[in-house]
Amino acid sequence: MNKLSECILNKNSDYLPVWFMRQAGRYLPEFREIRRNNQDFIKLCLNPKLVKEITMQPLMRFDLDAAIIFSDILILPFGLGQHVQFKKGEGPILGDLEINKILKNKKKDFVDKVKPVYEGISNVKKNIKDKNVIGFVGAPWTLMVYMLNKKSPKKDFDLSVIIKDKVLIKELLTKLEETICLHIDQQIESGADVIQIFDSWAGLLPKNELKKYCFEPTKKIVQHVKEKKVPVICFPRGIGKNYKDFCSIVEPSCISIDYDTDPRWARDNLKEIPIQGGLDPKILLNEKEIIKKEVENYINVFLGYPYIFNLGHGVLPETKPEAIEYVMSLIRRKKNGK
Ligand code: 1CP
Repeated sequence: MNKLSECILNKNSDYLPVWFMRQAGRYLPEFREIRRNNQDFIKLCLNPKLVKEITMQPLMRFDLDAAIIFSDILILPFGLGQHVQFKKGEGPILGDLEINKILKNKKKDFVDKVKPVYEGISNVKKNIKDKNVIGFVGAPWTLMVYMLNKKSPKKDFDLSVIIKDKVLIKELLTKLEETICLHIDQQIESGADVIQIFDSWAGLLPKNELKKYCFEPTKKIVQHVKEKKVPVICFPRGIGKNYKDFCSIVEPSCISIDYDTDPRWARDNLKEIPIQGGLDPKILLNEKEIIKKEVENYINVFLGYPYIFNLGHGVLPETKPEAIEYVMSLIRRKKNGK
């Protein structure tokens, strides 16, 4: 069994597995070079040869325990027929949501449209046998936010507008749940052996709406993945102390914490579910002493607990690759006796 699976399924705490969210990305010069020659981001995600190459880039540099497939959560709305484009400096821009067209979309149409993603996963899997291959999806809520808001909610978002049309929301959520399960199944069949569900915008929901839009839709997907005996990691970013209710209700195989979550609180409150992540990505922009202190804090808090080292969100583009190299040296030295 590979290291992440062993930590999650067997609750093994003898070894500290490590990978980074956005480990393939703009902080790597070799990624930026490919990106320069491939301006259309969606097209790049649909190029199986480059998907493999980009996914493998961080593994060529660092002794990581897992590869996360180079793709994007917004491939799913694209596969359902909504226009998706990434604009330089602006992020994703989506076309109008044509709900009837989306509801009519057949499973086969979706799979045909995003097939190169699965070919990319098979290519990666052929290349690595002794490490986990992480497939991923956006959670229903986060995908719905992008599909209705049509751009990042970072600057401009009004919850009451998004959830105004209750009939539409219900139909869309059901379609998303079904398509997310389909996308997961295809990724597993192609070689993904861990699934991560990103709910990056769960923190936009007030407490009284969390159950309806975050916990319940995610629970259905978690149950679906668990039936396949594949570990599923949930990352409901920004929900504060509601991580506790999330774990009781959703029961993921592993929970990824954000950087606002106190690691000690998480260790003592999250039902002994294996934990991943937490370190603020901004820490990696500092000098070595600060990085060392913070990394060792997470390692020490989780000694004897099934824990996967990762960040509390993605690697920032301005991070120096040397900072990742340094974190790796701290982890391998500390826990695994190398
Ligand atoms: O060159 C570039 O500008 C592209 C930057 C980039 C990259 C490298 C985007 C645009 N997506 C990705 C890849 C990606 N996206 C991965 C690859 C695997 C890895 O981690 O190495 C993953 C897992 C994602 C998932 C993703 N996409 C999320 C969930 C995680 C998170 O960051 O919260 C979200 C919200 C997206 C949407 C997205 N993709 C890209 C952008 C700029 C955005 C919008 C973010 C926002 O709204 O602020």
